[in-house]
Amino acid sequence: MIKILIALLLCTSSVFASGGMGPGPGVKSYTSGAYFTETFEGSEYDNAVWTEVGVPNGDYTTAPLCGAQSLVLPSSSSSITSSDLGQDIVSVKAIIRPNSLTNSGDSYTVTIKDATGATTLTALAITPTDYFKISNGTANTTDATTILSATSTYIVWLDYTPGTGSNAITNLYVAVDSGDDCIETKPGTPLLTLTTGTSTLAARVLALRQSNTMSATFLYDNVEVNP
Ligand SMILES: [Ca+2]
Ligand SMILES: [Ca+2]
Repeated sequence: MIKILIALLLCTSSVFASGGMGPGPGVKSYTSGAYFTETFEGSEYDNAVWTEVGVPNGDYTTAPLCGAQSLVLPSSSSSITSSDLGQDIVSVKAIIRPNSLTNSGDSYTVTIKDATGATTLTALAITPTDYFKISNGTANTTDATTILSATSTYIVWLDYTPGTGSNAITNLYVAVDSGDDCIETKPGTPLLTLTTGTSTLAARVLALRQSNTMSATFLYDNVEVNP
């Protein structure tokens, strides 16, 4: 029994020595139940998974949405795209503010792709008439009731379920930030629902985009996967 107790004590002290010293460099204080969280605090990004295209800035400090820094996609066709996150994406929560809404066509924002990143499975866009629009494969729908404001901050939840060819599901839930540092409750009813999607693959790659060739500027913050 004494030998067992000594072994347990040695094992315990080893655990404390290797992992009990608190967060290391780059670990942020923001916590949630999400599998993956990107707050954009500190230098560049929380997670070393992003590939940049265009001129994204993950250190944006002018009126950041949450905390001290946000991501800004300040000009045409900028994006950051993750590597394979290693877990199926069933929901993405993101804070978005379209600082301007000058679009000539649909401008894609939160986009979810397959493991290779080659196929877009479901996406959230802002239309030229300033509506939210969701797509799932070749099926899409457009909100016909709520025009977006360039002075509002939106919390969006984009939920995805793959199908067998014509029954994949995408739901978009939207809350408007009330100024309490981006903490909002997911609404009980989606703003947009699509149940005839054509995507069949599991989602594993996340992209944050401003896909339009015009000058619309999008801010992002507190992005969570599977919150
Ligand atoms: Ca940063
Ligand atoms: Ca932030």
